[in-house]
Parts: sequence; C-alpha cells; structure tokens
Amino acid sequence: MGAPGSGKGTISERIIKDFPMKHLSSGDLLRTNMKNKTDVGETAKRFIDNGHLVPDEIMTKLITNELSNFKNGSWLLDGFPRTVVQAKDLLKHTEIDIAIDLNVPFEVIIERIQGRLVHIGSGRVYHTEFNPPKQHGIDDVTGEPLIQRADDKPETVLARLKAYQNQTEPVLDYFREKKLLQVFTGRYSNELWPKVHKHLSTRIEPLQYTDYGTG
Ligand code: G5P
Ligand code: MG
Repeated sequence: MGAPGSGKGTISERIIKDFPMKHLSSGDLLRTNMKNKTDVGETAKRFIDNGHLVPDEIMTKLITNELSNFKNGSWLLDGFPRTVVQAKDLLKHTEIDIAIDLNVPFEVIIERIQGRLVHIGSGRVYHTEFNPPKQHGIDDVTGEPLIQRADDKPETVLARLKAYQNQTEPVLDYFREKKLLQVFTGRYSNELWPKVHKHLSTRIEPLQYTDYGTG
C-alpha cells in the first residue's frame, strides 16, 4: 500500500531481490494490457489517463486470475487492493500475512513523480536523480527506451492523490482492524527499506540483505 509515487515499485523490486517472492503490480499489469490494446487495456486507459481508479469488478477479476498462477510460494501485491471492496474480495479469495503501507508526505511525492522514467516491458522504475539509468533514457537490462508515464502529468497526479485519499486510505483502516497493517513513515525509500526488510523477515526467511545506504 502507499500513495502514487510513494515507492511501491521501488521497494517491491528490492523485496523480490532479497526474498523468495513473486511480484504482481496492478499498474504494470494494466500498462501491459494498454500496450497490447486488450479489451481490459482499452477500458482501463480511459480511467488511468484521468487519474481515476479502474472499476473494482475489472480489477478484482484481473488480479485474482493472475494470482491463480502463483499457487505455490509467496507473492507480493503492489497497488492492489485500492478500495475496501477490492480488499474484501481479495480476502474472500486468499489469505494474506502482511500489509505494508509506505507513508511518504505528498509534497515529496509530487516532486519525485516529475523525475520518473519507466520501462514498460518490465515495470522497472528509474528517477533522473535518485536512480538514473546507466545511459540516459535507456533501460539498463534490455537497452530499450524508457518513457514518462502519461498519467505522470502534474494535473493527473493531483487527481490520483485525491483518488488515493478518498478511496484507498479507508483500506488502511480495514487492514489495521484485521491487525495486518504495518506503516512505514519517511521521506526516502532508502530510509524505509531496512525497516521493511526487518519486518518482512519476521514472516519469511530472506535470501540476503541488500544495503542501499540511508540517504
Ligand atoms: P500504479 O501504477 O499502481 P500508483 O499511482 O499507485 O500507480 P506509482 O505511481 O506506480 O503508484 P510507486 O510505485 O508507489 O508509484 O512509486 P515508484 O515508481 O517506486 O517511485 C516513484 C518515483 O520516485 C520513481 O521515479 C522512483 O525512482 C522515485 N523514488 C523512489 N524512492 C525515492 C527516493 O527515496 N527519493 C527520490 N528522489 N526518488 C525516489 O497505478 C496506475 C493507475 O492504474 C490504475 C489507477 O488508475 C492508477 O492511477 N490502478 C488501479 N485502479 C483501480 N484499482 C487498482 N487496484 C488499481 N491499480 C492500478
Ligand atoms: Mg508503481
């Protein structure tokens, strides 16, 4: 859990490097569908481009379908659930052990999102200063071009933050009541990372600990 730009993708990449887990990002899945012009992608685009959430029934179907491929082993959901309806549907479908919330101030987020570059094929995220690619505008792994997300325009970011406050913050209370929620507060992913690693290690044996410093 975490607002747009709070670092869910960044921390997720670190988690799957250090823990034996699979990563499923609802946003990456939607962007792949948009790129491939599937029916889901075409419908989702209308909502995403305006900074609105995609309707619950589409999202729940999409994610629970994908989760059925992850029957064995541990997995990490990034960006789902985003409404209380989605959270209830998820728990009807499966159990979860931990909900992590990255609580980063909105003013930090707005500044960060302006510098984001993404590789659509893999979902890898970069930042012009915080995490620059080795070669400007090029993905380190595939050599393919990086893009700025269409929904990272300032006015769309504001709509996304509003959707987060109205529709997603109540999910935090839902998980808190179920005693699943752990909140990590800070301004930098490097500051949150060791705490997230430690907390996850209480439930799943890490493969290693990668140190990114603290600044
Ligand atoms: P997404 O794709 O899930 P958002 O809006 O939730 O999109 P987003 O924007 O992907 O979240 P993030 O993953 O939380 O952000 O953050 P990130 O990409 O790791 O970090 C943001 C930037 O900051 C990057 O450039 C990163 O390098 C940099 N950064 C990270 N840490 C630091 C730091 O410490 N310092 C600095 N300087 N920079 C840093 O969803 C997109 C849309 O899909 C739909 C919605 O329309 C949504 O708006 N959608 C759903 N709709 C309904 N239900 C769902 N469940 C949905 N899921 C997606
Ligand atoms: Mg993301």
